[in-house]
Amino acid sequence: MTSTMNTHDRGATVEQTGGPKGSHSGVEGHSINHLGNFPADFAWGLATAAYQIEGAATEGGRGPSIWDTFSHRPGGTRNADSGDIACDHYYRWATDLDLLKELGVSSYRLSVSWSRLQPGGGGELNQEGVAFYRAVLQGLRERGIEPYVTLYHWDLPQELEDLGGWGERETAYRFAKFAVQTVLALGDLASKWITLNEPWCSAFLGYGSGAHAPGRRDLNIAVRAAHHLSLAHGLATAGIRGVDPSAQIGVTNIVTDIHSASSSPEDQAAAARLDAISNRVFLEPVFHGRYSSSVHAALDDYGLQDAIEPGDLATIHAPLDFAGINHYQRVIAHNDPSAPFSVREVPAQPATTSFGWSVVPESMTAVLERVASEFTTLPLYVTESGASYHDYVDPNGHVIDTERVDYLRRYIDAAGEAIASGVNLKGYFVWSFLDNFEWGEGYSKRFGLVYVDYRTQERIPKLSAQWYTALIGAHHALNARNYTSA
Ligand code: IFM
Repeated sequence: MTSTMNTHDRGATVEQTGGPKGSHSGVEGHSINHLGNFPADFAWGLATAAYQIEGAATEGGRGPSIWDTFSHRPGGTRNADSGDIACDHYYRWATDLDLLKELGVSSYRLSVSWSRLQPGGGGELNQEGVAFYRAVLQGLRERGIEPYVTLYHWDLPQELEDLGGWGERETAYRFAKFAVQTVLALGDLASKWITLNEPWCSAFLGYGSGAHAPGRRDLNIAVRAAHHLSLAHGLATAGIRGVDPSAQIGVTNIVTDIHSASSSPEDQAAAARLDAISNRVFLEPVFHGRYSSSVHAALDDYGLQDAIEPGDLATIHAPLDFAGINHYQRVIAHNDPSAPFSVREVPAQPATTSFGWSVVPESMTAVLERVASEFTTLPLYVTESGASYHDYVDPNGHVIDTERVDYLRRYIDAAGEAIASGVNLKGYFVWSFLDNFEWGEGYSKRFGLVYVDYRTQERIPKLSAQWYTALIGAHHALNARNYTSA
């Protein structure tokens, strides 16, 4: 396995990131203008999720999740790819953690697989699953890397889906119990807990468009699922506090920067509607303890009000310690009566990733400033930010992903601008550590800073990994200089 990254060989500095000796045109001088804005204790991290990297889908007592079922269903994922083996991280975790350490990150965001820890979604935890995550968390501790553990990153135990999944309120109660059991089992090795990752995707892609597991297409169920996911977050937060008062708890939402296609009242209303059903529907109950009239206007016809029971909003509004933001896109909203919720969204120009997502770094600044001013004064973390490109291993065995270097430089700089304007940003987790199973797109999209050859499981740090390491090093050096001159 290639897991060694000799930054001296490659001569990377933050100013000189164009590959070996800055030789790749178009990427020279990629310095971070706002590096000095990042606080000294800033959490520079990388992120993954269990189903996307672990593999060992039927081993260690793991039960099936909705993603096992969905990816084995004809037409479920591109090329019928599944997470059966993925990055084989279940067996390679120790060398993967060595590689994380080599990359110089202080922090690592991972998720636990519910169906590995609790195969049927209820009852006692599976001790083999507990042992696996304890080993990983202990391994991180030994390498001086702080874990940020996501409790739910989309892999619902299939047995719970068979009972109605997130469309049922009961799933929220089951999740809260699972969260408490997990914190009791692992809480001595981790203090940062993220209840849910991007509940919007779980609800609207899983139950609305059907693009994600469990692949159902019913907007009424999607809307109920959205409320039940928020409820699950609130119940879990209270439950965790009950057993571990020192736990620091947050939730991660995807926050999209939405612009209207034109100044017409119809397009502007479409943009507001899209904001309501993608951003506000999750941010408002968590941070304001209510759904605004725009959310009700968009979703009550699909059963939102009917799903809310007395006390739910107070439960969801549980006090938190931080907020996680995943940001990927600026989108343009058009009014289109033939589209769901009468909104058609198209990526903003000018540039796109291999996913066709837009590259607009100012959107990173905008969403951070917006969350800080409109939703919460809690510390914020960018819990995911990254891009997929058509990476390949060149004849020298290198992966020179200059586009990703450029993307990261601009997005991280944009986060630094938000800090300059007063946003309390405490960390930045690049998605992703490794290339991995990209859900409905299978292995066709590569987001990693480390290239994975899925035939051999070889890991090859890309140029972007080298760049990120150099960035972190430059930030440490800057702090050391400031400390010495203070
Ligand atoms: O791979 C996903 C991740 O699991 C959740 N956030 C978006 C990433 C890229 O699509």
